[in-house]
Amino acid sequence: MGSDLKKIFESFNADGSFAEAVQCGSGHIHDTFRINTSENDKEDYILQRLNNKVFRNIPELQENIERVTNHLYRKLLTVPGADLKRECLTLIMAKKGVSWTEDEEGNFWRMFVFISNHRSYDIVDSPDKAFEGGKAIGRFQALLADLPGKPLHETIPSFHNVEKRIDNFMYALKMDPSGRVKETIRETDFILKRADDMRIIQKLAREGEIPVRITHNDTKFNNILFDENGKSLCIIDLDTVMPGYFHSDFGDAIRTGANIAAEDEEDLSKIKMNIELFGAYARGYLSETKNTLNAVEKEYLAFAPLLMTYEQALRFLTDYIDGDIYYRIHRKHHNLQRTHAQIRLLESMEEQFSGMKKIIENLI
Ligand code: ADP
Ligand code: GN1
Ligand code: MG
Repeated sequence: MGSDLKKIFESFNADGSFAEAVQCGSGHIHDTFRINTSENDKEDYILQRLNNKVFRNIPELQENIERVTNHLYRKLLTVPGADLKRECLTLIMAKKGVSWTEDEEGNFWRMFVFISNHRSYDIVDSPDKAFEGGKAIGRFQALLADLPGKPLHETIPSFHNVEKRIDNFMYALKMDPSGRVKETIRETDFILKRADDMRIIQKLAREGEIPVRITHNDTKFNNILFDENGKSLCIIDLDTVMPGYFHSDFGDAIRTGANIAAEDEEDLSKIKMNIELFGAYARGYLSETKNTLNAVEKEYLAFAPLLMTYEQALRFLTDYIDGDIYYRIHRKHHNLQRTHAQIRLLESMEEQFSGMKKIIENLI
């Protein structure tokens, strides 16, 4: 990508002058750069080229982010001693008066203050971190419960609607656009065998048993930034904050935070859900949300990680069959490998499901 990052940086109202851009992060969606400024006393920044194939309406996406970050900022103002530059995302306005900019090639960009001296974890190595992460996600949901105004835009329609995802998968199987269906017989069988069981949250929601709330919807553990002392600082990656079910956030955080191996680990024997990490995360999460969740939400909390791991396997497999059009890949069969890793993780959760249910029962 030949974008002139200095010029794009200068189209925003940043304080400080461009010194260098360094690509960063392990996200699958945007292109993210840390912009270091020349002055020691000025902030550094995060500049992101937004994926507008995934997010089709950038003004709506940015309107959501503005509303959410402003709301969180106002809440933080009431907390004595809060570090306003590190405990919430600060969006930088572009000189044109909106919070994004479009370059000559039609790419959309936005910028945040860089949260200094943070840590983030693709793999969680201690129950303390899992507890702290669970607390952070629970608090995030609680802080957004009273977001004023109209509902947030659905930035990706039906994002965690597993029934729609199954339909899309069936369509991909039928169309076989890349001729890869023949390579995915075993994986497809695994997915289809579980499809009916996985519809339960959608069904309960339709019946009014599970409410729509404001949720993050991408609670991958590396979207929680920590400080140098292991305390959670800030939740990032707010593109999918929108109406959803609490289960998605709890489930996705366990999928990523309680797996002792990487999301795409090739050696399947290394993949396992660590039940101690599950328990610590659940304890942190419920310390913030126990009084909000209704009885049905609580009853299905232990199931949520299975659902989200299933959904992720389904999404990676669909993308493989579609010819790798959604997720950034780093090698040829990456999406298939990711599918295998998620299937193995789901099997590990299935083996431990009764233990997971007991842990939740003891916490609620
Ligand atoms: P993606 O949707 O591609 O995952 P993210 O918004 O999560 O994009 O950003 C990618 C990475 O950039 C993060 O994992 C994190 O390392 C880094 N990052 C994003 N925003 C900030 C920020 N405000 N301060 C510091 N690092 C950030
Ligand atoms: C993407 O943006 P990132 O890398 O944090 C994806 C999530 C998936 C995740 C799998 C908008 O998250 O839904 O769970 O990859 N985000 C979007 O790693 O699709
Ligand atoms: Mg991310």
